[in-house]
Amino acid sequence: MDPLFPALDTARGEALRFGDRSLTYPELAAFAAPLAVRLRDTGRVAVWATPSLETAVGVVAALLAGVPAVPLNPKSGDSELTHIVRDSAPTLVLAEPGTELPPALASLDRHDIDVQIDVQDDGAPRPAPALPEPPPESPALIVYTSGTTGPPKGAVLPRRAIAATLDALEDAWQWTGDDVLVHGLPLFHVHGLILGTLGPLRRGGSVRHLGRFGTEGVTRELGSGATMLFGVPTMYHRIAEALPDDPELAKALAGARLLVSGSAALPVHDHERIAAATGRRVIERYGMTETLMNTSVRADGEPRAGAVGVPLPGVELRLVDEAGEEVAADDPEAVGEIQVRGPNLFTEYLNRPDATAAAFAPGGWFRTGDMAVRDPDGYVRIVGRKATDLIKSGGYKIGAGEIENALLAHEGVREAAVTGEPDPDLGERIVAWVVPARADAPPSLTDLADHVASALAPHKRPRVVRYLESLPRNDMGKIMKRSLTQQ
Ligand code: MCA
Ligand code: AMP
Repeated sequence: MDPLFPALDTARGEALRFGDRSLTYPELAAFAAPLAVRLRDTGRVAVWATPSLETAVGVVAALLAGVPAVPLNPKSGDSELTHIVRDSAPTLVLAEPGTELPPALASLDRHDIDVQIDVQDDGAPRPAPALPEPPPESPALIVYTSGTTGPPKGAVLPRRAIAATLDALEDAWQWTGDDVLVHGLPLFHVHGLILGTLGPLRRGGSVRHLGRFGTEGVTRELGSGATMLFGVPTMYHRIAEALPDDPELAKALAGARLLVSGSAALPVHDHERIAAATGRRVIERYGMTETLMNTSVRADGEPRAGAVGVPLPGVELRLVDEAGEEVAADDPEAVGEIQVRGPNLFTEYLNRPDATAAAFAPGGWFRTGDMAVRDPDGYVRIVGRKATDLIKSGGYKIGAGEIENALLAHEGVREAAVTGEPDPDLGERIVAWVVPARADAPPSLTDLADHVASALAPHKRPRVVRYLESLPRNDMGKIMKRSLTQQ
């Protein structure tokens, strides 16, 4: 296989910028390659994925070494981290110097990524040692993703899938080494890490990370040379809200080459507000942790609000009805589950052959669980999700079952059910339906939110709590969530 990062040997310009710290390609190579040599004989490595140069360098080093990297959300709570560490069994954790790591990681060796360039007498970075390119099917990243029930599963992503998806996006977005990407996405998920960090590095271009998302940072970077913006719909919603009072933001967006939204549906209202204020249309792409990117509106195609574009090169996509039959491609009314096949797919859920087998239909088609229709010209429109127990909030996928289990571990909770309801900013907000252990002293929303944030992660915390005397159940004892949301 060709190298995953050919530009590491050839590009000279800036590769990464986080705040006021940056690395050129020669500096990145000079730093990541020696770290890769040290990592080569370790097992899996965990990366404490703060939005920092260190995280990017650590992941690149692991990829050069051919050692699978497990990015960890630095805000993960105890039970989530304990699960991930137990399941993925890393031997080492890479972290920014000075960060305090939680007890759940105490059993791992720690290696601080000290971004100090090893220079020669003439001040140039010391040449990087050459490393053999690992085989294409070797696992590159293990990214944890929530399911409807149980704790998150580790999607094993081979090098081949990362290369395939980034090259398909090169074609669809005419993405080159001249592009400068700006974003403020977290580095422990596919969007911010694979697309937003490894994407520019594969092209020999650069990425400027905002540290945390804000419209000022978007204005500053797009106003000073950045060409592309990636974000989740919540970020574009905040941009749409800010635009009427922020002509500089409108000007910066108008000058961008490409504005891309993904991870959840961007509401048509936000599409239209941004187009009206900037003259630019946001394009959407559709992907999943397990499949990386499946479809996109192409840079040379027609932007269409509410549609996620056409299958990317190399991706086969079909819609399948309840009976398992493929729906006719020329019927724009026919709804089916999106199933995909191609080199962009993961290999398995780590330690979960049962879940892996269940995720595929005969013929190697991956069942996404997303329901869609197709416009006559093949544009895909996502219309819903098969599982009502998956919530997309702020672009994060969150399983209701995980939060219910966390809530049930709270002493003030006797019974709990979790649903999502529409939210203009987050897309969906998490609602906890709680039967308190003591009706006269129900646990407060803050109490429950803190409890979930510290066990799982802050983005999984409920934003609303509704108290009930009992949960509606059917004859089988199953909670009837539909009747909850209809109340
Ligand atoms: C609030 N906070 C708390 C609590 N309450 N912390 C602990 N306990 C509490 N009870 C903290 C939060 O951690 C956060 O801290 C701050 O208060 C604000 O919280 P919140 O309102 O939740 O967040 P936000 O700042 O408004 O975040 C909105 C966001 C974020 C920036 C849009 O949701 C986000 O970054 N989303 C991106 C998700 C993503 O990348 N998904 C990709 C996966 P602090 O401010 O310090 O953070 S999907 C994917 O990869 C597929 C392949 C795809 O298609 O892309
Ligand atoms: P995750 O597992 O966190 O990678 O989230 C994947 C899910 O995000 C998909 O199955 C879709 O439901 C959703 N998603 C991603 N991109 C889009 C998009 N552009 N429009 C609608 N939903 C999306």
